[in-house]
Amino acid sequence: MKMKKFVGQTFKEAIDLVKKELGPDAIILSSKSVKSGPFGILNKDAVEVTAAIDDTALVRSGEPANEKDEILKELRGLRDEIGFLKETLRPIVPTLRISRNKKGIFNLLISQGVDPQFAMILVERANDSIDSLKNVIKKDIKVQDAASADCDAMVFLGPSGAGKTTTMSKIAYMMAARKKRVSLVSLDHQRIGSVAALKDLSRHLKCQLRVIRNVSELPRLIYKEAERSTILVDTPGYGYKDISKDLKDFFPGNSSVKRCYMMDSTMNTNTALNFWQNGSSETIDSIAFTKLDMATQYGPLYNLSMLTSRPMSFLTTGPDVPDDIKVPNSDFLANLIIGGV
Ligand SMILES: Nc1nc2c(ncn2[C@@H]2O[C@H](COP(=O)(O)OP(=O)(O)O)[C@@H](O)[C@H]2O)c(=O)[nH]1
Ligand SMILES: [Mg+2]
Repeated sequence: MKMKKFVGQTFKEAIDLVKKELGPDAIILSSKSVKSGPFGILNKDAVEVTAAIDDTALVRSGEPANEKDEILKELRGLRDEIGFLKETLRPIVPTLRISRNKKGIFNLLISQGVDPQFAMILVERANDSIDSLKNVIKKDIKVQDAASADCDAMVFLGPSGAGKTTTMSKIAYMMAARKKRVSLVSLDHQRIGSVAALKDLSRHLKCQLRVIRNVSELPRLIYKEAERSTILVDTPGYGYKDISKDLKDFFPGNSSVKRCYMMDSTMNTNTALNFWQNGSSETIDSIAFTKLDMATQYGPLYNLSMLTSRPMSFLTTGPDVPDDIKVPNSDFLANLIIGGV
């Protein structure tokens, strides 16, 4: 607290002196009449005012303005720096390019497991509505009704447990329902279970089943059978690389032996892609996704459709033969990929 006495000819003059020196927040503690004059000889009427000011308040009243200015200056500096950083990072962090109104659909794609790079491209091509996003996805995804295709044989390839035997059985029923004659071949002679399942199937469909050991036996069977029926060929998962190479040698590109690759939709994109790259995938005609009923997101279907650039021929939605299978259309797939929104 700072205290001081002020003397004026009148009370008003003393108060003016107080205001001038201590400011408007000064407190008047007391006032009294005094005599004033040169050399301390009191010979004139005057008014003495004792005033005080809280000097910490004096400092504080000055500070907020300064502090605010400082903070604002700092914020402006930071904003400029962030702007500069954003511009610098834009080419290497592509998501910074996404406008605010498209962030929603970008985040939706990411939450469904669509690869961030693909999501970026989709968002750039779509406007900010879900319908426009669906249309862009529909344009990208190719579908194929392989069960209606006119071919001599259809070979089912893919990793163990992907669903080859089960899906092939469903397709056999589907083709039979479309009045197409089928016959069955198994290259999976070591797995008693899969041969037993196909035996059952051949009984139900009243069609032939042959179990063979090598792809080299297939041309002869096709030669004999192709006129009468479409041959469905089940393969084991373990020898996928060799079998796909043999198929490539015996039935080079564009042959009437179609190859359908099974992908387990519960696998993440990288694992599925690893399996895909691990064989002669260039000869595969279409891909099928199994176990949709067990997958938690469907973005990987988009990723793998783009990465393999193959049409999707079948989707399976459960273990039950013959019901749990679907020939996809792009509308259904687009909906699925964005999580059924
Ligand atoms: N939940 C579910 N299970 C499936 C589906 N497709 C196949 N399975 C199951 O996956 C397991 C492996 O199938 P399988 O056809 O033997 O695979 P393969 O080794 O590729 O021939 C079996 O238990 C099938 O019942 C599907 O779409 N959904
Ligand atoms: Mg099998």
